[in-house]
Amino acid sequence: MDEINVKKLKAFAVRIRMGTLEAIHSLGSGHLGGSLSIADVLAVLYGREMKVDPKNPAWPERDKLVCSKGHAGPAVYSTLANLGFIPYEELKTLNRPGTRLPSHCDRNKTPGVDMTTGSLGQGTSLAAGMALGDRLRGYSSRTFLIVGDGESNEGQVWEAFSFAAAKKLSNLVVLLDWNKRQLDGYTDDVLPMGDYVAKFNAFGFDTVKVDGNNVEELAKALERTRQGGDKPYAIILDTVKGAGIPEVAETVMNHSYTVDDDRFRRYMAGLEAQLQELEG
Ligand SMILES: Cc1ncc(C[n+]2csc(CCOP(=O)(O)OP(=O)(O)O)c2C)c(N)n1
Ligand SMILES: [Mg+2]
Repeated sequence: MDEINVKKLKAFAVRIRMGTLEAIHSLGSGHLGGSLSIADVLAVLYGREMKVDPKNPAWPERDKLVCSKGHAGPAVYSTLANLGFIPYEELKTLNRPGTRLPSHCDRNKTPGVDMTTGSLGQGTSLAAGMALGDRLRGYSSRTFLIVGDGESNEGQVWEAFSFAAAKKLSNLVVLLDWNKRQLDGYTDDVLPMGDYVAKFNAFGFDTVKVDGNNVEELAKALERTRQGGDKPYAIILDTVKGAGIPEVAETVMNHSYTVDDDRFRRYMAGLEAQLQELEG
């Protein structure tokens, strides 16, 4: 196993949260809760696991990310900005006229965004097709797919997973963001999905569940997915919607969230303190 630099990955996750906050504050409000819940997995994906090149974002043999919960675009953009795919200052153009950073991910607009998403469910089929396409081309590339728990209420999601298992797409890694909440409340109240591990296993996946806001657990689970085999992988991310900013996490309805100047200052100070503790 490669050495896991936990402090470095944690600091990257904090920086992803900072950039996300910058972007959403510049607009006044946005999808903060669901962006924050995936900051840690993005840090481990782009900080350790994925083969990408900020100078050549369209390199065909790169690993690919499909953020099927496309409303978490701000977290993806912050990740890309922190790595130099786009200038950091550009985060402040989120969803403005003419921007390269629309509220939902668009592969035709943003360098480093591998697939257009936003209509929930569809990214799953696209990711399965991308993984199959890369395999047919003989690439060693892998596709990482982030799906929301509310999104998994969509039937298309399970059709795509059946397809991925039938095609033995071990170059596909599904990351299910089990943050227990969706747009208008708790997933268990809207449409409970039961035991995700049992479900994915029944669909023919190699499945594990981890604390999705713990970079070390994430790194180990992702490292396991390098071994190939004949099954696609699923990692159930037990996360908190709003993770990393306590006041946001404690607000049940944090799907779309207002970030005024006062909140911005207070939340950014909290994140800076986290960074200080990690980096001194
Ligand atoms: C097909 C479709 N239906 C409805 C929406 C509106 N919508 C955007 S986000 C969202 C909730 C998604 O919940 P979840 O997948 O749990 O995302 P997260 O909690 O990670 O933000 C909904 C219903 C959409 N984007 N696409
Ligand atoms: Mg959710």
